[in-house]
Amino acid sequence: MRSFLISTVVLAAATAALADGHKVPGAHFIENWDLNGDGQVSAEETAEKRAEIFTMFDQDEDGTLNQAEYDLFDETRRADIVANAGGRKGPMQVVDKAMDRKFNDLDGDGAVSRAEFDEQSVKFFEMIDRTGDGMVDAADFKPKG
Ligand SMILES: [Ca+2]
Ligand SMILES: [Ca+2]
Ligand SMILES: [Ca+2]
Repeated sequence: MRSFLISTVVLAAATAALADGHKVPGAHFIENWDLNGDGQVSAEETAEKRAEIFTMFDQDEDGTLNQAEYDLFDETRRADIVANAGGRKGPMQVVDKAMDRKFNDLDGDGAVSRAEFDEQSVKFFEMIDRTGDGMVDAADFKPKG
């Protein structure tokens, strides 16, 4: 019984440390978008990852995310941000916004074509590179002020 209690405490401490690690601003984003593992996300990686996401959610493979496909994308992305990245008001807010249908549907027809999505990848990178050094890392996710 005694040893059970001790191992429970150790486990709780380890879990808390892990949770703290995820509080590094933007850690979840960098983890997922840093394709070459150098700790930073480049404009190329951003474009590549967005293209990958587009392909993943274009279920009928017609080169357009229609209403239903975008609904699923919104749902999946938001659930992930809530579960893993501090919620939709957290550091991922700007990412969430840039992946939103409104941001990407340039001609306002309710569907997002690959051309629209690719075009917005450039704008998205400019939005998240807040320090303007051409790379996205934890510094770009620091709370303002
Ligand atoms: Ca990288
Ligand atoms: Ca489609
Ligand atoms: Ca459109």
